[in-house]
Amino acid sequence: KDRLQSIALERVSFAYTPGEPVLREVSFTAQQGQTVALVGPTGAGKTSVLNLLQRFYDPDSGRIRINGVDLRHWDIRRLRGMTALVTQEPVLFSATLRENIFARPDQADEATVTRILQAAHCEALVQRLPLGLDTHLEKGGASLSSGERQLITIARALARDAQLILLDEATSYIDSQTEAVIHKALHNLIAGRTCVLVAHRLSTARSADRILVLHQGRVAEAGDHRQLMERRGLYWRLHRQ
Ligand code: DCP
Ligand code: MG
Repeated sequence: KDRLQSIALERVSFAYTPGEPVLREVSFTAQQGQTVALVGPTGAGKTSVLNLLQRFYDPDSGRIRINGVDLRHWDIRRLRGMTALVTQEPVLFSATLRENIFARPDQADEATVTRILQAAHCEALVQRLPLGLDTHLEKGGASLSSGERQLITIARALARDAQLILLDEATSYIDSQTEAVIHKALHNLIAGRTCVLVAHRLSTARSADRILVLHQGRVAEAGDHRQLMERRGLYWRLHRQ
């Protein structure tokens, strides 16, 4: 199994449409086990960074390296095997909840299943469903709330034991109780893993090893929460809104 040691963006610039740059010379690194949080206004380029890390697109200039190796030289299946994407609108299959979480349900023993459901705070959801884990999710989980769907993707990422977590936090309204549960599940997912997370709630970014404030595609500020608050710049102003 591939071990993730480091990821690095080196002066990465990118445009979806030529002449309209969305990322401008963005640089950051994350060592194994670290979390980098991306914050900033809508359209700043946060999700675009995740798109490049998954190689949905390649940079126009600059480089992305994983373990020192240019992302373009990585086998795409190895990369996908190492990475889990957690978004607010996950793709759920018309299959049982168990099949949605575990790629090989027959190979997941009971202790593992229990541990993952616990860590992802999915137990209440499982209890609510008529057949528990063996409930068939109709129409890709249309009967679930967006918070519940997000917990399922967290469970899926835990089950895959992915080494790189790419997380785009939900922007849609969720009540504060659900938010607290998702927060705890995310904490369990991120612990010990390398993570690049787009934080829409500043509380999620707070504990990151490094926070990048993106503004019009540039890194306007970088540092940890304390450093950025002391700076009294953009990040500090975001907190006062
Ligand atoms: N963009 C584009 N084509 C795409 C995706 C985005 O032209 N397929 C544009 C829209 C924005 C800019 O790129 O002007 C940056 O988009 P991002 O999705 O990276 O922006 P954020 O994730 O920062 O914004 P939000 O907070 O709204 O999710
Ligand atoms: Mg986005």
